[in-house]
Amino acid sequence: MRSVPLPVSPRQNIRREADIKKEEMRIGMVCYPTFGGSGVVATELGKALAAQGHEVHFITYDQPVRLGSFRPNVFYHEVQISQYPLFDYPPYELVLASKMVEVVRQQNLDLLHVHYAIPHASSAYMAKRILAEEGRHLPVVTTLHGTDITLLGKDPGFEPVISFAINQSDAVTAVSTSLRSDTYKLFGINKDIEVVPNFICPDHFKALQGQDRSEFAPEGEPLLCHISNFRPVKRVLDVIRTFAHLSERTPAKLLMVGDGPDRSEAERLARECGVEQHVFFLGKLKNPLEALAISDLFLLPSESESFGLAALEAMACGVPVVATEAGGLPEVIRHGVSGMLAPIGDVEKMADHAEFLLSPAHHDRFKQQALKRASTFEMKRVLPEYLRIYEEVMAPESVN
Ligand code: GMT
Repeated sequence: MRSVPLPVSPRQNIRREADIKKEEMRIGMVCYPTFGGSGVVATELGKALAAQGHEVHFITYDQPVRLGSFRPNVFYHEVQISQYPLFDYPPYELVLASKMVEVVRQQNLDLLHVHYAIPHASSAYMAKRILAEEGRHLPVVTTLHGTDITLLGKDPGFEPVISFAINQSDAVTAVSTSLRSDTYKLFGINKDIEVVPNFICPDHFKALQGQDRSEFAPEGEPLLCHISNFRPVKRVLDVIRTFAHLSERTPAKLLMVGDGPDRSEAERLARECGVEQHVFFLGKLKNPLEALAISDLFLLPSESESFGLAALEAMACGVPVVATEAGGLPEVIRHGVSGMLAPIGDVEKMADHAEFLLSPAHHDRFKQQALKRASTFEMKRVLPEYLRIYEEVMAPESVN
């Protein structure tokens, strides 16, 4: 590993396009390290790039949950925020920008790929300006994931910074067409936004076959599953309501995976609906795919969802999905093919869909179709798209 800054003369770090195609890149990957889909996407992308020989440097405040153990070409740089009595709000974005500068200098990074606009894209802009002062061009690729646009975008307190940070990125991607449209609607964007969908790594799913489900469904009942951060946008109470409607018609069990602000209310509602003995609140799981692997149906009744990575992972486990028509979900789940969609809040319709999909006449067909649909989102299709974007931003003519 390089630990000494390489001498760089003005613009010397801009490589010729022909060279770039032949060489491995040194990529800084910035993401939230927690259980959210954006961190999962960044982590899996980084691991796949590293497996191809590129050097990937994760820059974040904690080790990304899906990074796993040691692997070649992957490095993790921790952003440490010092507590100082004056700071009621520690200035994370400044420490992050400084860390970006340090890692770019020390590791001679070719580019930064930041996931989530706030504060990653704005910190990257600051790092870019600092490095420009010493004649170093730092291309920045920003990937928009959803709540950075659809929730924070509605807060006028963030709008100018998000618009600016997106416009200053060298390339911008969004994980769905729906998210790209929302971004144009909500912000003053003068940049092209490319849609690069989220993806699955098929290897993660092969190893999951044959888990034991008898602990949860001892009588062979259908097993439903929901995975999220239990925030209001996920409408976890609609998961319980849908399940309660279904339970009136057929015995079933429900796995609730994850944790967050609406968990207690969901547990209370399960008791109120009299289904608490059929609902298992499992909390956060290190590998939520293990819950999907024993499930028959996935529920995602979100208010807004730019993509719905958990739904794609369910389909990759052969689990059909009942979801809402929100945001990018129809781009992932084909209604009547790999699952069924309903209007936001229509829990009776979602229960109807669940009953239909679980019926012996339909379940097996939908399982197969879910697997087939998920295979169109394999990593091998998406990785070349990101590599092309990296090459474009590193090309000399892209320097502004
Ligand atoms: O769903 C969340 O609240 C977490 C958030 C995140 O930052 O990880 O998820 C967003 O990004 C995911 C990965 O691109 C998408 O699959 C989710 O649909 C998106 N969430 C929302 O739009 C609500």
